[in-house]
Amino acid sequence: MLQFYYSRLSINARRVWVTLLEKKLEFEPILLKLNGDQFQPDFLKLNPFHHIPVLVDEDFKIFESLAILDYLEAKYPSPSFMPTAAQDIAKVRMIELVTVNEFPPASIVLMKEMLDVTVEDKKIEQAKQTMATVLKYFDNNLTENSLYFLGEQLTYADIVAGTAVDALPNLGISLEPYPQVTKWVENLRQRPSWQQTVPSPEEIEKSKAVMKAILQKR
Ligand SMILES: N[C@@H](CCC(=O)N[C@@H](CS)C(=O)NCC(=O)O)C(=O)O
Repeated sequence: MLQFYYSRLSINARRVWVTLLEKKLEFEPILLKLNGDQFQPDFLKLNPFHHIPVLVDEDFKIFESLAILDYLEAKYPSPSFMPTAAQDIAKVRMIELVTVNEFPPASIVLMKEMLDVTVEDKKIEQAKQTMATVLKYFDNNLTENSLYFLGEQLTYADIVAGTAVDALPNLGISLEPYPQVTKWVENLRQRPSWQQTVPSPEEIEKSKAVMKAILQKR
């Protein structure tokens, strides 16, 4: 059976978790506490970079969430979350890569601000600007009449960007100025895979002390 190493609060893991559920795959969830479990020798054998998510399929180990999504799509193509038309593939990839390249550095800055970890005002302004640019780009690529980025078909663009955008209000970023994004996130929140993987407000609150300790070292 597939083994899925994850943490409840990890956005990188949530995109894989949602995909496993949407593809209705059987898997064994293995929960890690990120205040040390990721440095245990057994885990470092799976991922020497000490990050979750990791997926293990028999003796094949995969880390890097986007590589895991590609693997799941190739091995379990139905339902498919990757389109086949050239422009659609490019669009999904752009949205995936904008999400994983632009959001994390800006999120770290905003998390520091929220948790009272020292950070320059200039960096906070830049992080807010990055968030605004990405959200505007997403808003412009969603339309009033369709559920998801590519119409009625859920794709990795929605899974990857949606799980990241869903967490932005926790960082003090309002989605209100982006009407299409707001509607799209609401559509995603209707899905059982979303509801099953969303962290509770209590879990978010409890994680703050661990997060603060990690951020103070960066
Ligand atoms: N590029 C990686 C990023 C993974 C990552 O940064 N995971 C975080 C949790 S969201 C982690 O494991 N942090 C613990 C650590 O690095 O020690 C991916 O997409 O899988």
